Amino acid sequence: MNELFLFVRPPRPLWPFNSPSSAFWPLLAFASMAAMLRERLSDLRVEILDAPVREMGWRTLAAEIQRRSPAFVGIGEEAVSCVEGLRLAKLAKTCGAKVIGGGCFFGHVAQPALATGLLDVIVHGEGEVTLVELVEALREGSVEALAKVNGISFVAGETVRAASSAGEVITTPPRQLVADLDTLPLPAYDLLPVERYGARSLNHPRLAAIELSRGCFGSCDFCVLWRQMGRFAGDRLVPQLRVKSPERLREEIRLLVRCYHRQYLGWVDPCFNADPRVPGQLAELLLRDGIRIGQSAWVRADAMVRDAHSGALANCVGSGLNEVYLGIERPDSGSLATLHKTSGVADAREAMRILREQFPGVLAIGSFIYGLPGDSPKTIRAIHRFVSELELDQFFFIPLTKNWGTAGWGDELWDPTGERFREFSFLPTGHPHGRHAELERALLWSLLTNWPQARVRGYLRHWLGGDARRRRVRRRLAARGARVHLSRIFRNALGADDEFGLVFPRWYES
Ligand code: B12
Ligand code: SF4
Repeated sequence: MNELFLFVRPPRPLWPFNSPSSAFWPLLAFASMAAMLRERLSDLRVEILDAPVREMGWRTLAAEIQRRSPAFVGIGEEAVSCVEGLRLAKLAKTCGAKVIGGGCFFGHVAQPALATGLLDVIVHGEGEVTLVELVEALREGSVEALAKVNGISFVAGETVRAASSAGEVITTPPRQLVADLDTLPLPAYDLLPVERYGARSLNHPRLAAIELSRGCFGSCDFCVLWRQMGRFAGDRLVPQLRVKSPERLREEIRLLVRCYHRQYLGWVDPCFNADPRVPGQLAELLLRDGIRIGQSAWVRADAMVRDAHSGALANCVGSGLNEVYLGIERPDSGSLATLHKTSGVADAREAMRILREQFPGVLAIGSFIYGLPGDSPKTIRAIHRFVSELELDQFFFIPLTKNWGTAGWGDELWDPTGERFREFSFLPTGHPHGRHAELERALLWSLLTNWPQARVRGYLRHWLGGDARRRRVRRRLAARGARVHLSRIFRNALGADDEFGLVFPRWYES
């Protein structure tokens, strides 16, 4: 039988703001790379094992990997699930597989991750082309072959002692980005249990994940996304935005809607509206086809204002865009400049004014960053005041997280158990003596006691009238938020460990 390349998402805790019915999205990265492997290496079997969406715990996963006996196992985790990534790598190694790591976390921690001895190769940046060449090189089995594959790191083993000292990590030259995203094969949805995603979800029913673009034109300090799909200009990584054509996207959506019966699209783009043309043109094509499908996306406020003027936003909303996530971050231009965020305070105000006046059916969620050097309780109160003025449906306060690969990361922060990265959950740390304890206390106090008129007005308007979906999602998020924060306060008061707010499902070890 042909060798098997198995992509695995291991069991993991849930992010508490997601309902169990939409906590796991279709694994688009794996589906995209799997399609490429299938297209280019016809003698390789390719499978994807998404354990959490099947509610499969560690014991069953171990048996399943043993049964399938893969030659290669692919892993790509967020920092917060590093523990699970390393545990999976160990399991796969025990079963005799070569372990390949990649993605927004492992792709930036090659040196220390390889030093654990649990991974064989790390793929940096975009995966599709690199992985094909990598599998060919691993089959050849020589270090010389590996060294010819651009965009990877690996440990030079015994065979290359002559070329390098044993145990040295070799990083090959960067991989060129795929020039035209339309040349990528359609993602291998058939390898995913498509019917399970969003199966019981009210707000994101029959969820599909889809990408319009890769990378971003921005280069915000705290963001790993523009780096993950950035372009090397000599030694320097620079932001690069690439988009698919509207026609290609229409083909993907037709497939998702007509063959896989998907009813909601979760755009996974770092910034869905970075390109001024494609989202609007795609929306026109969908409308022409009579396809109207619910959609959520991360967007920039300045681009939203631009698209409101061009008419592109109206088309997007017309074709189903009903949930937007805005990285607003801060209430003043000074700290936005510190973060190198170029979408400003005035843009956020204007984008929200447009949404509220012209697109009342669109749910708007804002995210804000705290924990910059010099932040004090006063800063937190200022952010909260700004939030109230904007009339968002919901907001997240995210502690500045020094993800590996972003500005501010230091090698000394690596933890070979991965436990340290549990804190990278983008949730308030919640610990009474944690690094942001004073700021988080100020936030809680402000939420409880600070009721300016704009906030009261916003609540009344949202709770009493308006679009039904918006009201429903808003209520659910508010209830979930209250539950998450109160239970953390309670657990902290009892001195119990709360795993940084993550929720371990009952099937985790099963
Ligand atoms: C969809 C999504 C979610 C969904 C679904 C997550 C899930 N577990 O199912 C939801 C909303 C639930 C979610 C939650 C969270 N997410 Co999330 N999420 C994403 C998102 C938007 C899309 C991922 C995606 O499909 N990308 C499209 C694919 C094609 O791109 P890609 O993943 O980069 O893959 C390419 C390469 O990186 C590489 N590659 C990737 N994996 C691998 C593996 C191998 C073996 C190889 C060779 C190559 C490779 O090749 C791929 C193809 O070229 C990303 C942001 C983004 N745009 O990537 C954030 C992102 C992954 N999430 C992030 C975070 C922090 C979280 C949360 C902790 C907090 C939060 N809510 O934001 C939670 C925790 C989730 C959990 N543990 O379950 C961060 C991770 C940062 C980090 N360095 O760890 C990201 C990068 C967003 C960000 N703002 O920085 N998330
Ligand atoms: S605009 Fe958004 S996606 Fe682009 S670099 Fe900044 S934070 Fe990242």
